[in-house]
Amino acid sequence: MLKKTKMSLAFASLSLTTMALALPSADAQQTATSKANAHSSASAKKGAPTVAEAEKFIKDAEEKLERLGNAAQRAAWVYETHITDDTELIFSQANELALGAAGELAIQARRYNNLPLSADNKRKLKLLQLSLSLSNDKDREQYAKLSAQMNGAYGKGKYCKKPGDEASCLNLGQLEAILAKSRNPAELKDAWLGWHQVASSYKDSYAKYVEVSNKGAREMGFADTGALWRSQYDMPPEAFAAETERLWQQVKPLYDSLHQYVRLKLQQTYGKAEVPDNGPIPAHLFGNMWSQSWENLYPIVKPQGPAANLDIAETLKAKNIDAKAMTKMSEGFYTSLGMQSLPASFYERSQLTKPRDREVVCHASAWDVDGDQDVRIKMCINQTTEDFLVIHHELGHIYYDLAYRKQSPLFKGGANDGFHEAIGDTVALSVTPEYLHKLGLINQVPDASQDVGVLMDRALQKVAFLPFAYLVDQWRWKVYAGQVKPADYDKVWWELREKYQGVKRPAPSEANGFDAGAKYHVASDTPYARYFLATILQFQLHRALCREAGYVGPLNRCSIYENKAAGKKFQAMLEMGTSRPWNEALKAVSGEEKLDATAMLDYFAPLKTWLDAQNKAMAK
Ligand code: X8Z
Ligand code: ZN
Repeated sequence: MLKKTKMSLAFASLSLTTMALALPSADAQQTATSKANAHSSASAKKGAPTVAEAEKFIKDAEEKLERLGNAAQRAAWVYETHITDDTELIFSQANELALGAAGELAIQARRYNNLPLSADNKRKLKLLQLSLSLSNDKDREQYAKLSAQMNGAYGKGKYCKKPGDEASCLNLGQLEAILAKSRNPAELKDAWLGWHQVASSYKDSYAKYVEVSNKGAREMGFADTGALWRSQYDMPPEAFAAETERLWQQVKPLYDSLHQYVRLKLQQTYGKAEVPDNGPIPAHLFGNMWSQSWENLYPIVKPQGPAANLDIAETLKAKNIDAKAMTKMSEGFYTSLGMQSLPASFYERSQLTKPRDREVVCHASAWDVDGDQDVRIKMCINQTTEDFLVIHHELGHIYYDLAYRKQSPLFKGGANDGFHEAIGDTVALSVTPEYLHKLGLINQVPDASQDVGVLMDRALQKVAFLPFAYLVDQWRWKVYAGQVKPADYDKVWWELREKYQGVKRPAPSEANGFDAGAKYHVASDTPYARYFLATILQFQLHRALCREAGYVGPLNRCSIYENKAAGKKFQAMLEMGTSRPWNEALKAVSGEEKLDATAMLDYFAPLKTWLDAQNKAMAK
């Protein structure tokens, strides 16, 4: 995970910057200010503020936020790599301090809003105000405690078949492995239900947390925390919601074709009793705990005849390519583009594998601990194709962090959070069969006649993911807006999952269930729309970088490996950080100013044609 919004100042790779330039109306701000200014030291200042004062304020604010943010990062690192009651408290206290400072500075920043400042300083003032402000000490303490507690509860979560019997307990990694490999519906269902019951233990905490968080958003004049999140994209929050819907409509036909084909294949595997002809498909059959990516279904959905085998797991094991060696290989891709080697401390301080002797948060994340050279990743790497790609994803965050380290603190962040998520995935799109062959990870490069198989494998990762990436925050936006109360959390969650993904719960909902909370980003309160944007954006970036590399041909066969021209263009965009609106960053790479799913649609066009023909033939 990466880049929490600044106000939650929590967990992995918190960044002080949260882009976004849609502030609430002056009126809303006024009301909020008068309430919150009671403890604001700036309110004590008399007279009209000057430009010099504003400049000093911004400089001091950056210095303070960076200092407290780094301290909170370190505490979060220790907590997430060694969960105990003590580390939980140490982390939540550090986070509370950082949160307090961010909130106070957000309120104080308003005093300078109308001054004729430089463009950079105006942007910084706006960024400072995209923050929660919890002026009440108790609220702040509760917010920080709940957030640490839920993150830890997720990390430690286990399903014990025999309650009280340690030996019968399975952690998330073990349950995910069952989902990935088993083809026994009863076993799949048991693992699925087992994990989903873990979250009910923190449902009440989540409901309370939402209340407090909203209080903090309203103090800053936002309608609720969801509106604050949607304000982070250099456009008004309503425009952002409309933009995501526009993109979803662009890609929905592609998803529908894939879903229809996968239904038929699942039906052939599990029978009509498990997989109906119409309507949503049970969620435990997709090879993934959240049915969010389906690459584990490749063996059952791959085209008939000679089909590409892109699974590198066996080779990784046979050749003893361990977590560190896998990470070095991924680093090698970035350096082949002309980017720097990772600092030695990266390998000394990262957590690459799951420690045997303590509880940790295994969900992969990238950390920018000091805004300079101290970058790390935290993963529980297994020798699988999936984890090989996740390493590329995490290193994308790290190379972004390193690229913008010369920016001032408020600009050390992504052009928006979707950009941060897209960098490593863009690189991973260049992990083509040819490239895997070059590294000795597959024996044969599939010929062009097998492209549909290669595309299918990618589609199971990327196309399958789109509706899930879209709906997580559809749900959260409603929760934060108060449209969905705790009693209806599950009801609305499953309405959305049926509507967008076409999947259903394998069994009726449980009393006081909290299925959304069984997803890491809900438990850790990490916004999710970023992944939806990133999925579309990575194909746009890939298209642009392939063009820069002088590549002509089908996009799915392009790899920018070793291409310095593409690397240079990419690096220039990364170095901009948050200093400019995101559309300028996009333009710097692609010449395009809007997000556009046509690159993704073009990439998958041959697969879409194939799927539609198969679906038509099978319907007869
Ligand atoms: O959380 C992540 C990364 C860290 S930012 C591993 N991802 C999302 C998820 O796992 O749900 C990457 C893809 C989507
Ligand atoms: Zn990420």
